[in-house]
Amino acid sequence: MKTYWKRSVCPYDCPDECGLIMETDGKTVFRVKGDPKHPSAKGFVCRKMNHYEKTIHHPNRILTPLKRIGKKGEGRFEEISWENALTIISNKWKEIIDQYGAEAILPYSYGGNEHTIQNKSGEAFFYKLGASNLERTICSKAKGVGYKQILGDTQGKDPSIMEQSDLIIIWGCNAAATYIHAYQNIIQAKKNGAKIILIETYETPVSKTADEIFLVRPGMDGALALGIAYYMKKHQWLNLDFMKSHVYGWEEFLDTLTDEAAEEFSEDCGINPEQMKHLAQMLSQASHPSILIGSGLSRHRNGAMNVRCIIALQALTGALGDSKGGIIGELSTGYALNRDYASKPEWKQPHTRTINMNQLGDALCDIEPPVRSIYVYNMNPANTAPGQAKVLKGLAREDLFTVVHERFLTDTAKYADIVLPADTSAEHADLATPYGHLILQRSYPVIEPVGQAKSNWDVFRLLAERMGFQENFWKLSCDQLADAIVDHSPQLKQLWTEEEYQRYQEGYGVCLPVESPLTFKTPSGKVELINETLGKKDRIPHYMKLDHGVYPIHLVSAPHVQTLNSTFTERKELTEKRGKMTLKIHPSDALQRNISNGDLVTAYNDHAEVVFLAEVTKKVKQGTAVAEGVFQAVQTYNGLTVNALMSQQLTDYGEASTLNDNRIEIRKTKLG
Ligand SMILES: Nc1nc2c(c(=O)[nH]1)N[C@H]1C(S)=C(S)[C@@H](COP(=O)(O)OP(=O)(O)OC[C@H]3O[C@@H](n4cnc5c(=O)[nH]c(N)nc54)[C@H](O)[C@@H]3O)O[C@H]1N2
Ligand SMILES: Nc1nc2c(c(=O)[nH]1)N[C@H]1C(S)=C(S)[C@@H](COP(=O)(O)OP(=O)(O)OC[C@H]3O[C@@H](n4cnc5c(=O)[nH]c(N)nc54)[C@H](O)[C@@H]3O)O[C@H]1N2
Ligand code: SF4
Ligand SMILES: [Mo]
Repeated sequence: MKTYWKRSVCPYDCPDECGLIMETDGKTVFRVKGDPKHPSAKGFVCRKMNHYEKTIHHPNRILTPLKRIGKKGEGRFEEISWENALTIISNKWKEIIDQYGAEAILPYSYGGNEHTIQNKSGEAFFYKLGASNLERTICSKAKGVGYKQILGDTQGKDPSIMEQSDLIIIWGCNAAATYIHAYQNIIQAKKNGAKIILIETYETPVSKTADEIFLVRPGMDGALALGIAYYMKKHQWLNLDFMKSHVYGWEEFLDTLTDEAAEEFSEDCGINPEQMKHLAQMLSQASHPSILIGSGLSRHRNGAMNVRCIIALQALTGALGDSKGGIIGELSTGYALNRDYASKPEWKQPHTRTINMNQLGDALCDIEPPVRSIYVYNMNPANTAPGQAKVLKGLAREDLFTVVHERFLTDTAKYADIVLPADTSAEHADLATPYGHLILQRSYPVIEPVGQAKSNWDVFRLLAERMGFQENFWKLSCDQLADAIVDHSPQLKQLWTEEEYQRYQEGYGVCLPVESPLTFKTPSGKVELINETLGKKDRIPHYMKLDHGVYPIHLVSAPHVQTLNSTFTERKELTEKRGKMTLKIHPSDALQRNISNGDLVTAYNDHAEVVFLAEVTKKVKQGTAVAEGVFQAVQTYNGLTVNALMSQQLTDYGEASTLNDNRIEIRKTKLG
């Protein structure tokens, strides 16, 4: 058998978007490695993807379209042909459109596949159809808005610059699991002599690299950041030269940091004044400080504001204008590619309603006029959306026509009327625009589709034909669409040399140019410590105190190193290492409730009751409980996961999820 290695790129919702090489004969992928020629992957990928072949050729892959024969949620289906599946879907949709209008159909998707075509082309289809729009904000929109409010469209910094930093604050990012190449940069920085500080809600695997760890009360990072700023002001540990030339509104901002305010900051965030002063001193005395900001801390009702307060610190140190430091963790490369060519925002129909993806439970159970059909792709909301109990209730509606395009029979797919088989990134062409580094990559198919699996784009083309869409756009093959997007992205030729452009076209990862760190793309051309476009209340970064109601313990849901959201939960060798659905509880919180390590406990609030295995550990802060990972129903104790304890509330800006802004009580439990 003749095999060869082919280049590809990881499609998942992960900042690293690693370049890959795959050993194949054109039908089967035998081995997967990090691409040694990819500037960031450098031959190394995570434990999930270094056996991607086990996902691609997993015995549980869905290989044909399926029609439900059991009850919703039960998971009993029969195989049907594509022809039959497309007829059922298009007939049903035409019926719904005639009777209720296209708005009764809701697309539901997120980053299951992050690449341009498989991620964006569905938007074109549903705009054309006139379906309800989906506000896709489950992940880090509040962080993005917080960044934008102070730095506008300023280019985000590549994580590799951290290797030249002498102080790195990892602020709420479990980089050892979620951003592994940035973590390599941090480890290298440490070898170079940098000091590593961790600000977290619990001691994540990153702790082993940290020289000092500060456990903050969840959602209080704004208070902590402003407390640090207060000590920088008090001791004149400020980069006045930088502020005078490049920061708008710094004097007015500093005026808000009073002695009285500082006391409240410390009391609320749980970091004492001495520690705050120490952080301020370290930050201001470093020559090239970096702050790596995760997304979890923005999933609070004050999330965007907290991010803004943290970034403000680097306006005071001047590191925002430094090529060896600043803010890491908010970057996008979408500007280099005309992604709109795939999503066709110009087809969006006026006056169609928009539904926030974080409020799916409400959308399926309460809103008028009702959603009559949902089409799910690139997502698994039964496991990942907040308000799980209500989401499941909605998905169980007999009168809801549900189509799920998936690779595996996920909990969401089990509620489908029709399941369509999705392919993997090895089976189609696409274009990566990462959010964790500045490297663009184009990928070509490595193998033929497995079974009758089809890419998102190919399914939308078939549905377009059935729904009578006439545009030539729908006639393009996946490769032709990839070519067309590149052709309609003239900026690529401006950003790159001819040689770089050629390498990109050949499928290599190629870096975008780095802009001068003093190019601030804001209305004033400066860092906008004060943002005049915001109302009086929010124009200056401030501490947004929240009311937390009656439940005493703050619940944080954190990513797990073995899985990626619910992706990879099909892989037994990974989920076995992950173990049972666990809740980390501080010893004094456990003692108060007579809970011992290894007990089963019920966490509850107004939304649900969820059973976990208790892990009593000093690694979490008192008053906080942490649940790592996304679990399938079969892996739970009572059918529900941590997502059932989460509200559907939205953030201060960006209408994003508040997955980490929930309170619970916990009691010892026995399964009856
Ligand atoms: N292995 C693995 N990799 C992943 C993922 C995964 O599930 N597993 N998920 C992928 C996705 S979709 C994303 S968005 C990224 C996310 O990557 P990260 O940004 O690293 O992950 P987050 O979910 O944001 O959570 C990071 C940390 O935020 C902390 N946190 C929560 N609330 C607060 C707070 O109020 N203050 C502070 N200081 N910390 C807080 C949590 O304790 C957690 O350790 O990772 C991606 N990569
Ligand atoms: N408890 C808890 N909940 C969370 C999080 C958490 O850390 N903890 N993280 C939150 C975050 S940050 C995010 S971004 C969301 C993510 O939530 P989801 O987007 O639901 O993420 P995944 O669970 O990975 O689901 C993606 C699905 O897409 C499918 N898929 C992959 N590629 C393709 C493709 O090409 N085509 C089609 N049709 N399907 C494909 C996969 O098989 C998988 O089932 O979850 C959020 N929910
Ligand atoms: S999941 Fe993340 S770390 Fe793993 S290969 Fe994909 S991009 Fe790289
Ligand atoms: Mo995410």
